[in-house]
Amino acid sequence: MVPRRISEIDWASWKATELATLVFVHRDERLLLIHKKRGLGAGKINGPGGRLEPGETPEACAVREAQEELRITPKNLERAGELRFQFIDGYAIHVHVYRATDFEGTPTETSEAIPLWVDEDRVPYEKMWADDRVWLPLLIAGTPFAGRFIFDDDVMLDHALS
Ligand code: 6OG
Repeated sequence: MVPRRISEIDWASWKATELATLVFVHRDERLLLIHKKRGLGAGKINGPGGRLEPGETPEACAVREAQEELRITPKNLERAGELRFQFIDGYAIHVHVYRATDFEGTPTETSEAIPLWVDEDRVPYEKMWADDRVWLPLLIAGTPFAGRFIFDDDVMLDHALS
């Protein structure tokens, strides 16, 4: 059976196809986002991030991805929350989300991303994944979160947040 509701999945035995990260630099009431040029979610606005390489910790992955996508090194990483995404085609991704209050370097366009600073009260949710409206306000407020989501392509079918 293809699950379309959160309650139809046994989350205790749920396994992700892939592990990934997101990292949001949050400084002076602004967030550093990216316009993503390629990969999953190309064309959308998101935080920098990507999939873990073999043997890599989530925190190391978050730093590496920010370096690769924006040429910055985020500092003082804090765990902000975690997100479990089940797509109805069977793909599943578990994302560890970090917040950083500082960084080194200058955000620079690369082949993967264009940097974009936004005011924390003007986040362009209409250009982001649908789940971001659910949890990004919590990251901005400094409240830990754990979310579970079911997607059909880029349509969010159901979600639960704790
Ligand atoms: P690469 O293709 O860049 O890794 N990601 C999502 N981010 C949000 N906000 N919502 C989703 O809803 C997402 N699904 C995946 C995690 C994929 C990157 O995209 C993020 C990774 O940073 C479904 O290697």
